[in-house]
Amino acid sequence: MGISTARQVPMQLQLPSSISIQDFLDDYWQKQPLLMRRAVPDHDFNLSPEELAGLSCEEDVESRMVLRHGEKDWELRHGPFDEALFSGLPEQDWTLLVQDVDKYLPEAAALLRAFHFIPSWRFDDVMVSYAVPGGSVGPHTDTYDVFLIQARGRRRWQIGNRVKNPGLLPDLPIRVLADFEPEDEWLLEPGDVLYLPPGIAHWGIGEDGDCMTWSVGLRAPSVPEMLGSFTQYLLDHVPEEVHFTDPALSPQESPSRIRPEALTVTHRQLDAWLLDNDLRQRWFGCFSTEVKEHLFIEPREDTVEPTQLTALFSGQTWQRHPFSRWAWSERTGGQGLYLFVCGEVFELPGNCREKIRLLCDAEQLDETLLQHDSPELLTVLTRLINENWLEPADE
Ligand SMILES: [Mn+2]
Repeated sequence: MGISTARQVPMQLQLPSSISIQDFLDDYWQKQPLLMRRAVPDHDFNLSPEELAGLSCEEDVESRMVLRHGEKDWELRHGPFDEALFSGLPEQDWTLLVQDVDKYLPEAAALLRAFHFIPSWRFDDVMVSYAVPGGSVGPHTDTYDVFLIQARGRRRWQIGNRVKNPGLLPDLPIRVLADFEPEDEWLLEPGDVLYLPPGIAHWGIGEDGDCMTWSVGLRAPSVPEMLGSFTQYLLDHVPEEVHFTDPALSPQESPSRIRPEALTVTHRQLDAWLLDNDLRQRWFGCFSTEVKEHLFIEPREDTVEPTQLTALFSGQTWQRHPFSRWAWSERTGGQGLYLFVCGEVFELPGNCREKIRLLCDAEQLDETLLQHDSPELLTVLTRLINENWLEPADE
């Protein structure tokens, strides 16, 4: 793709001097917007419009283009795009959006480290949008938190109130608010960051010249989505041979009546599974680390054995696959730890805590990972390597 893989020095979001990270989390996070001027002043937004266009032509990359033809006339195109398309586009009123740029570009993944004060499993992706003057996706709301980071050029952001049930313009391929009353308006310059909680109406329009915005988006699955996933998880884990059993019966006047005792036993039987804390904890970790389908990670072809780990780590650092997702937690009401990787759970003894923390958080992994006498850890590491969730770090 012709994209640089230079390593970045980890950096930290520069909040306005009067606001600490704890203040931000208490007063702004999921509550109200915050404009942060020069919040990522030194980040190297090492991605040109041409490279972004190139990404949007790749088969597995999710991309969209929104063109505005008139006041209420918006067109949506889905990638992958043909390179020839880009030479024939108008001078204004269109924008290109590419999802999951952090999975392909180390600079975008590095940007996520500026937000280390938010759990990493909450993040979805870095979406990069390019806009010519007048280019935008229209006024809209999102259901998740977002940090809008100005990377190049200038973009005008108008924000409105929190909208519960927004009225949308009819018959459009994108969600554009029918009524948008801006309450605030800012012109963002490179390095500026605008935080928006879910539900805040916003409209970002390309100003003079072209511009690029890197949007760090969070994951906020809907409750129906979580219920669907949880019940499927239950179905996969509850033994089939457990069946309904009657409460103590006595003859009843109306044979068709469902007596309270019948409900009690049924509820008790269902609740035993629905309220199982261990199962719910495992499900949540697996659910939170699931990888989007199109970001499938091919397993390693030459599989390895635990006995080969020492050799594999000698003189070679390892990293988490850029597509992979990781999390861990202490097992509730029990001993041991759960490591969650790409929708799977591994149980490890409590004394592996430091190694698990390294696995999930460290930028690069070396042989210190192996300095532990837990055979379980070595077995898990072997599996992680064979799945390609851990891969040799590119120097
Ligand atoms: Mn948005």
